[in-house]
Amino acid sequence: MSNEQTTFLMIKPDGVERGLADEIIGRFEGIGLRMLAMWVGKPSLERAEAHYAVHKERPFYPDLIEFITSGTVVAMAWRGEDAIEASRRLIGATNWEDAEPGTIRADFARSIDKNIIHGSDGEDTAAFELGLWFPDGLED
Ligand code: IDP
Ligand code: MG
Repeated sequence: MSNEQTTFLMIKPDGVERGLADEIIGRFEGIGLRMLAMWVGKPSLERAEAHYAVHKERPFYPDLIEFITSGTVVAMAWRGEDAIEASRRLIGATNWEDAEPGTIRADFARSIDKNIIHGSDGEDTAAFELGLWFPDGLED
């Protein structure tokens, strides 16, 4: 049975700064997902806070907001079979030291906070994040 999903992926400021955007996009294409939309720029404080609202009580939240608003991000909608789980698998664990070899974070991240990329972790968060970053909706 097919399970076509749309997910939200965002290359964080460290990934863009290090020139990894092209390599990362290629990896998602390589697992058969396709890009539907892209927004490139420096996130507003308001959008960053909404995006990470779930973490607002965590000790790292202020640093997380400062980091994500510190530079250019590449925010994207991607579609494909099991897109949410497949992209999380390719991204790897939050902490790069726990990430499987060959995942984006194992290959490129060297700290838990600057970990290159964000990916939605479920259907509800994907719907929320896609609506936040692409309020005009998506064509597919
Ligand atoms: P995820 O990005 O793998 O979904 P979350 O637990 O949702 O991980 O955390 C969101 C982001 O917050 C992480 O990607 C990372 O940038 C940051 N973060 C998570 N845990 C820590 C921590 O213990 N210290 C510093 N930053 C953290
Ligand atoms: Mg998360």
